[in-house]
Amino acid sequence: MAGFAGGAATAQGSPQAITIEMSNFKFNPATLTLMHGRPYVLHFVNSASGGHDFVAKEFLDAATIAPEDRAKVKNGEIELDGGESADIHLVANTPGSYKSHCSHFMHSSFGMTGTVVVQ
Ligand SMILES: [Cu+2]
Repeated sequence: MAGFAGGAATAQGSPQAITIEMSNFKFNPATLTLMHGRPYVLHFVNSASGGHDFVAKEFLDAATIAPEDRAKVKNGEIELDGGESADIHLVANTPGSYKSHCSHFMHSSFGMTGTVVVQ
């Protein structure tokens, strides 16, 4: 799965980094695949000139987000202006399939949606 591409061999407890690029109008990769109970750092990069967000309230509410990163997540949403990036350290706790989308006007209807699969 794309979500595991490029992951370094990690020692127990060191987070695996996954980059999620936000652009007009998609998330790349669109599907994130995470193992529950394992630490990740999700590196969100908005490569567009305008703002985008990553809304996945059900997934983010069920995850344990590192205290230093909690301020970057507001009501299940990570908002980035054009050119911004943010790292979110988290552990997903509950296996399942969760939807994500960009809530900016019309972006999801242009295809800016995704899925987070927690195994
Ligand atoms: Cu968007």
